[in-house]
Amino acid sequence: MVNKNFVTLSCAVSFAETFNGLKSSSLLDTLLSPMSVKYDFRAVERKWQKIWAERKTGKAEIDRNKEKFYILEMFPYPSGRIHMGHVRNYTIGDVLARYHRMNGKNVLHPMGWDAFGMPAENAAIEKGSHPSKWTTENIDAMRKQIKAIGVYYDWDREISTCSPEYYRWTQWLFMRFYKKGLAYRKKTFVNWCRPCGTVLANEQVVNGGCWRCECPVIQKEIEGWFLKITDYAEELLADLEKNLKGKWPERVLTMQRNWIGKSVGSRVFFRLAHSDESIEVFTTRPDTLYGATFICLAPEHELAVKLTAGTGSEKVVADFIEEISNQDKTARSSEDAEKLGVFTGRYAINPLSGEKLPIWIANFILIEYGTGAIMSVPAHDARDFEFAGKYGITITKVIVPETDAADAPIEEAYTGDGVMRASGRFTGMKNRDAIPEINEYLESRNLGQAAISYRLRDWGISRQRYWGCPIPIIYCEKCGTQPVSEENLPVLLPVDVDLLEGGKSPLPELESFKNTDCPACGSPALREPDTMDTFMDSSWYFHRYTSPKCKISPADKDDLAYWMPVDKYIGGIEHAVLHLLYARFFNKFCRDIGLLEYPEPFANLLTQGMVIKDGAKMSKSKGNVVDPDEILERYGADAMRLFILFVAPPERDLDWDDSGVEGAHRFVSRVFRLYGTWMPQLKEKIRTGAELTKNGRELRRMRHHTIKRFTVDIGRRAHFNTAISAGMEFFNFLSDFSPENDAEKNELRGALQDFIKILHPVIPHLTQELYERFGYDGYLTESKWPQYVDEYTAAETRTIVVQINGKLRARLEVPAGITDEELKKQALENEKIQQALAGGSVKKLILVPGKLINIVR
Ligand code: ANZ
Ligand code: ZN
Repeated sequence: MVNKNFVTLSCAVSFAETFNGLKSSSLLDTLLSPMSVKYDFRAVERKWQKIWAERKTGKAEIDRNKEKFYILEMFPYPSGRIHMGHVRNYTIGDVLARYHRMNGKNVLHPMGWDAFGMPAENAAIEKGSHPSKWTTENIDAMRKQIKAIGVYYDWDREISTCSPEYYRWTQWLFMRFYKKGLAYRKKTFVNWCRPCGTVLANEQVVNGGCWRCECPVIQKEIEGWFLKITDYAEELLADLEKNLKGKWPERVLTMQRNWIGKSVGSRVFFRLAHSDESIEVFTTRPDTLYGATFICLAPEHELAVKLTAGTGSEKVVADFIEEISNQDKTARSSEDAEKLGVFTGRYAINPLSGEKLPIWIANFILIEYGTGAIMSVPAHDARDFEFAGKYGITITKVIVPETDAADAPIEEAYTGDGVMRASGRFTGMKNRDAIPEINEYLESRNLGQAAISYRLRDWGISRQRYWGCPIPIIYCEKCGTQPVSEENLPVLLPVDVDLLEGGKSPLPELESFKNTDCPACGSPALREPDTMDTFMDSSWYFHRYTSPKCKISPADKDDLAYWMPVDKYIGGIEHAVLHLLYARFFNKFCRDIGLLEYPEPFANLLTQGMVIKDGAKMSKSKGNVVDPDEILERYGADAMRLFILFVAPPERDLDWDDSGVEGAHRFVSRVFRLYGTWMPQLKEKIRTGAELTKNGRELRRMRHHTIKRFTVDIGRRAHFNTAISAGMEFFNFLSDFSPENDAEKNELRGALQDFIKILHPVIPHLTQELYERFGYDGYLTESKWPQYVDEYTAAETRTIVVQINGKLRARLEVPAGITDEELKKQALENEKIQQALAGGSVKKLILVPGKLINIVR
């Protein structure tokens, strides 16, 4: 741990010097070489980007003789300009795409646009433009910017979620959900963001605020469409272990596990004292049933108002419910929030003890969890304890630690295990043992049963906004809710509309849109005016990339079978429970309707860190944004990529530093100059009987060692930074190297060629240029990744420093594989050491492996 920190710290401090401190090839080289002219990165980068685009080098096609590799970065929202976070994201993807291509894989690397959504609408309202125009312009600008980074994309697969060819299939999928009974409409309390004027899914409420504008979210009763993601809760949970463990960051797995939130317990019915109705509660502690002294309902519970009728408490209860509905949900459920409640004036019967329990309404009960009602056991639950204390409700202890006196006073809730007391036939049992028996007992008398509860809720997908995918549903007075038939998809989003101030959707009032005919009876009917949550659009775009032009389904089955799952998915951690959960759900659903087989969409996930500057995330509000275009113009794409990849491993935050990019730029120029020096002499391999000298063997060692580092660090660990440092050491070595015979010239020639190959994924433009100047046609990305020979990677000898009492006395040249014993012996026998010791005695020998020996006298 300590070591790791040290490494990154020192790396962060010194990377600029690392770049800048590299020895340049000698001045003479610069003067004499035909390539000694300044490296014109702009011309070279433009040249290759043009060629790659024209020849479509990133084009992917099914090839069953090759192993496929589908690499994907989370597609961007077309906000107008790309930022450094995007650049980092796509650069990481590009390195892996090129690397795997060079290693013989058939690579799919596509790019597209998550193009529906509120910012477009808001910007259009503000500027008096149209979201479609705004979006198209933004896409054009961003596409141009992305192309200037030199990413190896198959642009023929570009998609945009707001195009009818795309959203037709979003609607088609909705329809399939509907037909399977997994899309349904209900009136419920939903998260409502006032400034955005729309509903939010639970996943979109972050710390009680809207994920987009951060304003507090309130509860509002509204009718809308839901997808039954809860039907998949168990599988979504189980597959985290089964398929994703070790392949997704543990942190993301934990977040999803917690989000799904499985609880094992019981459902228990409490009959009302004054009527035949019952309240159903969910509890994880049926063993505490005899200790339940009151019942609590969520303010939104359907019985809350109904119960109170005729008790005289109607007004107090109604006011309380109103008050709580304005409280934010996270505050309501947090441990230290104030517990508020009101008595309904009614009672329920404890099914086991027969006791009469007062029914309360409390702010800390959430309608959406379990049944929205609980049995309160103040002796064994901290919240109930606080509540009972505040309102003077009885506290009955029913579980005691085995060592405890049964009548010890209660100072706080006891939540541990123990022996049951005052619990009828279960008294004296260990509480854990009693749970299955209590469940059986309840079940046999129809009073309850064992049950599992998930925190995960069904996904509310209706949005009361304009710029989104229309929900393909028609309401007919006679026939009720009718799905639009498949042949009539897409339901087009009308583009010729006037947007309304404040973001209110024009669709509910738009005659040409809302009026239609019922697909069943043909009489006049109304279209659903809501649009879909944009997370619907992004839940299957990775499928569409496999066959973006498919006209019979969201994607072609054969294409899906070949390309899916995505082998490496790269994006920010902020989507851990939003996009990544929805996409998993969609993929499982697509499997269930026979589109594909594998249950998970993303076999491997890499969550990249943020790009920060001066200690803060780059953002407009902080005024610390670095514009990629400016960097490109000044230093070039290769330099920008090199810096981004070198300065931090992908998972970590990246601290932006202009001098670092400048250093990277200088390094790129030096590589260019070094090749200028050697290339004219090394164009052809020389026929020779000469053999490598020690010098040449060291070159060979460095060459194979560096290839190995690139292979392992890029291919297996995605630690580009350590690969690049090895590359820099190698560059230093090459800069100093001068061949002594023809065999060494050949070795140098091979080394230089291998070096541009392994650097190619990092700095594709310069390396491609050098490859061409070496006399090769074709693309480096299509060339073969160099192979290292393990036995060449070991150093033949190493130098060991010998000190006496910390003072340097001698250097030993020893075989790389020498044993400690042999090393000590050689140190003590060394002539200089013998002289310095002059026969004196040696107290101790301290050995720093591979480096030095200190002799203590
Ligand atoms: C009685 C009891 C006794 C409980 C006891 C706990 C301890 P998890 O683990 O999160 O699933 N609960 C149930 N539904 C609730 C809701 N809608 N809002 C707030 N709280 C709710 O927690 C389940 C426990 O949380 C349930 O078990 C219930 O309190 C409470 F000694 O029932 B328990
Ligand atoms: Zn009809």
